[in-house]
Amino acid sequence: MTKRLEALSDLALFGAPQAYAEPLHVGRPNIGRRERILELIGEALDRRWLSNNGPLAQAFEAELARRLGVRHVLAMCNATIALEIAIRALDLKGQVIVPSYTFVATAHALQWQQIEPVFADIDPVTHSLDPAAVRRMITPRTTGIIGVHLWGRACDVAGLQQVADDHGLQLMYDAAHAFGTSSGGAPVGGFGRCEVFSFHATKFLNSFEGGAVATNDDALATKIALMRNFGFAGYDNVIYPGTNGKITEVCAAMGLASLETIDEVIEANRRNRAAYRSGIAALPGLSLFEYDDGERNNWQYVVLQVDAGFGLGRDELVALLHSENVLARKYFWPGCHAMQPYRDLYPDAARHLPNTLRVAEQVIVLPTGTAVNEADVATICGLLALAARPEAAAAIRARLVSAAG
Ligand code: T4K
Repeated sequence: MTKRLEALSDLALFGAPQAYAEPLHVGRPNIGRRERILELIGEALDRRWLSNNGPLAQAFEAELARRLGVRHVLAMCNATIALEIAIRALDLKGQVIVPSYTFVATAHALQWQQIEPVFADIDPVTHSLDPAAVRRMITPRTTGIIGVHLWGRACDVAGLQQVADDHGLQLMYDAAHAFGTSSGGAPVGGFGRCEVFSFHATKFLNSFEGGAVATNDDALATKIALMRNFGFAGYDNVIYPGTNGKITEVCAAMGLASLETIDEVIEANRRNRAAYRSGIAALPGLSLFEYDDGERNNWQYVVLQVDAGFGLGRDELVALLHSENVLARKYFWPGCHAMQPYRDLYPDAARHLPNTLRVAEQVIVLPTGTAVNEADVATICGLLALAARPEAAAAIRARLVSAAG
């Protein structure tokens, strides 16, 4: 039953029952058709072929390549390892320019290989790298740029390519959020030297854990395939220093089955987004991160932005939602530059990141996906509407302070 939200006394902070007895998470996996997943896993068990480029991994790669319109897809155990391998295959060294406003894996994939991530600022509207800011951060030690298609909205791919071409830099993308999206009508997956997807459980396309590198470069694909499998070019024949980035057959089974139901996920995401949009339309100080309606979008993230026009601050609003067991997230606060080891290594980084700092203080990611229905969205919007009442902010703030002890 939907919670009554008419007065402050209906809030858990004021003694009412929580809106949810069990946490309502951001990133609840989309499960798809259980029988199909189990059928594919059963086939793998019958074959006794569980990993090492098995038939399900190959089928998953072929289907991904077809949908992305690229020559090669190399499936991996997760996107972090895929990023590391792609970075190494491109021979990036010295310094590589990345956004600070991203999941920390983007920066760690460089740092893990003794490459310095240099943080450039984002465009405040698209939340992805601003090409002009990237240009300002280039030094003689810069070898590449990694753009991140944050929230699934494509970067300014033409602008970044221009910067890369002007300075002889490699350009690749962290497309962890962007499976099924497009830029200029072309699928994300074919931009830069290569693009890296995540199929983590929380992602639009889910293979439990998983990732992939997509590229149109034959030589690069060959190198990445070797690196992913210890450098083996055949039995007993190692021709390259490699690691273990292989995807298992169980993960490929989940990925293949998930591909069959992604239209249903898009539909649920679209429905939830529309409900959130109308639910907050009349609330001052709240807006949704915008997508380009002319492109293909997966709508996987509902990104609420809270500005000074709202009575409560972003953190107070998150605390209010958490008190109702709605576990909204502050992704990607506080920005990689403020996390370790970057905070100690680059104490002045924030100087170049005014938009990053502002956006990171405003964002709340709300639950969506097939595990969330319109009644859930109505409850969350009801909480936001109650908090937006002129008399509410001071009372909620006081309760939050006393609850914090
Ligand atoms: N680049 C970017 C831009 C990324 O966003 C990511 C990952 C990567 C690279 C690296 O990709 P992978 O190496 O992971 O393939 C989560 C995910 O673990 C991470 O994959 C994702 N980005 C990031 C945005 O979100 P956390 O630290 O927030 O995870 P956690 O444990 O708090 O879970 C997230 C939410 O999902 C929680 O509310 C619980 C819920 N959840 C999670 C799992 C695993 C479930 O309901 N069921 C589940 O099975 O990082």
